[in-house]
Amino acid sequence: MHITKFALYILALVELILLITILNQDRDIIDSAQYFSTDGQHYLWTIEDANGQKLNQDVGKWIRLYRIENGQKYFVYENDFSKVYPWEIDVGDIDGDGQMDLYVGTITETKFYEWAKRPFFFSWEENQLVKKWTGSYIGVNTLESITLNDYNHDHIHEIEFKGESKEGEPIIEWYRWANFSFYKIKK
Ligand SMILES: [Ca+2]
Ligand SMILES: [Ca+2]
Repeated sequence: MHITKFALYILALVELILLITILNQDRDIIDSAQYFSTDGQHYLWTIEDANGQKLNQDVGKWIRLYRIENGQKYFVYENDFSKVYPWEIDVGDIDGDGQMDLYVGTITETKFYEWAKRPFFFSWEENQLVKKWTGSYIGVNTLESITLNDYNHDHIHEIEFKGESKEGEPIIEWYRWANFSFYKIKK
């Protein structure tokens, strides 16, 4: 039993080192995030290819998905996000259905609001990204960074929102996805 656990640990460590090697070879990766599915698959989501700067932020063009196996990167899927200037990505299961969901930090302009950093969320369904939520703001605060994190280990990823309040104070808030919306939780 202990040997198996140890072997798995070593295997995970080797995978991680190989992944770092892979990421170092690709200089044009703006951001990336990994996901280990319940059936043991190892996935890597990336934002790739420099697309200049928007709101003083380095942005990319493509969202790409790879499967990682034995230290090799196998292309699975890509989607052109150049119009929404992606700069941050994370993956997790925010609705607890066992399928991965994707957060993409974008920079967009809407009818009612100026250019701003906006969080978009997608489901991964039948080998493609499906819009889950592409609203303007979560709460009333300026977005700086979002991390999907299962902090209470119930296999559902919570949304850690870092930003700035209207008064310019740094804030960290936690949200959970339910009924097609986000609700604020106390960690
Ligand atoms: Ca899901
Ligand atoms: Ca959780």
